[in-house]
Amino acid sequence: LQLENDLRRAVERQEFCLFYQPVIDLARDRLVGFEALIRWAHPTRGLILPARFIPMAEDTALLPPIGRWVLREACRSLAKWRKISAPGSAPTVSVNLASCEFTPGLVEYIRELLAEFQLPAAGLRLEITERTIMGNPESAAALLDELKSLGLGLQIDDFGTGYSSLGYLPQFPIDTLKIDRSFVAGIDGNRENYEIVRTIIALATNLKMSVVGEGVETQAELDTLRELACGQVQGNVFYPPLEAQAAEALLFEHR
Ligand code: G
Ligand code: G
Ligand code: NA
Repeated sequence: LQLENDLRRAVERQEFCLFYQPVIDLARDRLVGFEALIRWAHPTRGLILPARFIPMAEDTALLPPIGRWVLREACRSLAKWRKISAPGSAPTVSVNLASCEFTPGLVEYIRELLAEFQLPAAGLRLEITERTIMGNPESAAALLDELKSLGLGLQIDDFGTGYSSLGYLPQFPIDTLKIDRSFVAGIDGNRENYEIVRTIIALATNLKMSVVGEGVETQAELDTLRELACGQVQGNVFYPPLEAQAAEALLFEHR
């Protein structure tokens, strides 16, 4: 409960920061984007990870203002990074959305942010879980269509862990499936994980979607994903989530 009070104060004082995990395109061997990951810089407890406070924020109606801060901060970074990137090689930034952020007001807010930071919509990607979509597939489809018509990239996060009905998938304007790290773990030796990932990649390919393998930790996992023609990956085998400054330094190196 103390933490809940602290969180209320944290929202007022904006005690949050974003870390950015690089996304690597395997075919081009290039850094192509970042996933924004929130941390709470608690004044006495240090950095707190989202698993500790995002669920609490959702339960206490504190999530919407946090979510808006995240989107704005991600757009600010994206605008800055586009300026230091070579033409044609600007990174994308993806942002995680909680279910309660997935409302019609989101479209207008993002439209305003894109205008404020003069960003092309395709630079921004939204990560939505299967659960968010399947909670109300009809309204989700309408909202996803609106977000897509703005030009945003739309990704399903933790794909394969929800209770999604595969039959719905082609009806949503989804660009990318992010393969949950529980399926990537040990993929080089674990037959079941290998088959699941192979199947997700085949599904994505047939639906003209791209894939990101998440949480890749070892060279053997990476080699196996390459062999399966997984387009993009994230994970500690390349980079962990980085502070904004380190992410920017990396962009400079890869210019
Ligand atoms: O960084 P870490 O691996 O601890 O993140 C754990 C989970 O927290 C991520 O998988 C993601 O789903 C969630 N998360 C991270 N940042 C955000 C955010 O800005 N908003 C929301 N809603 N969830 C986030
Ligand atoms: O799907 P989600 O957005 O929750 O995934 C992001 C989370 O995964 C973040 O909390 C990040 O810290 C974590 N993460 C990123 N790379 C790795 C990795 O290689 N291994 C593990 N175990 N976690 C990772
Ligand atoms: Na995510």
